[in-house]
Amino acid sequence: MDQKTEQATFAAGCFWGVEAYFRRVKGVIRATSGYSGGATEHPNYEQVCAGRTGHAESVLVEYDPQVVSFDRLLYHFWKIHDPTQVDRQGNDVGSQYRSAIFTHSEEQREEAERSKAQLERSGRFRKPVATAIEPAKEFWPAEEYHQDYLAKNPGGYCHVDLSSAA
Ligand code: MHO
Repeated sequence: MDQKTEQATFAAGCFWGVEAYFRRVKGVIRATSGYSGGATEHPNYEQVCAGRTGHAESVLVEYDPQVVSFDRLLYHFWKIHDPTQVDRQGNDVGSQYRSAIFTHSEEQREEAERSKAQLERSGRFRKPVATAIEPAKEFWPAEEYHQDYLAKNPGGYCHVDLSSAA
């Protein structure tokens, strides 16, 4: 494949919905559910759920930058969750559900910081935006049954409004 793709990694609560959403975004080639941002090697779902690995449920997005920009992905990221919630997303509570952008380059870091500052200035949220912006570390893909979970389990738990992906 000589198509140039880029990667972005987002944590925005339970990865089932986040992954399903990004799969629907035009220009996204692949979205993988996994664990990132922590230190434990080869983490499994039970360990991450117990909340002591430091990992967040994350989605690795591979995209075609000719079709969708990182800034556009950020727009979706802010839209699909409440970034003012600290270590939780809706009913899911724990540091594994924190809001984070794991950046893959200096350009991504700058864009993410700029986008976050812009969101705070916009007044869309009354509370401060809690999203962490950190350099991407190792991404550990989640177990196969978590991949494309909502297609495999229609009606499964989903905190994201999937109808607005485009
Ligand atoms: N509320 C859901 C979260 C699943 S998500 C993959 C559950 O407890 O099953 O963390």
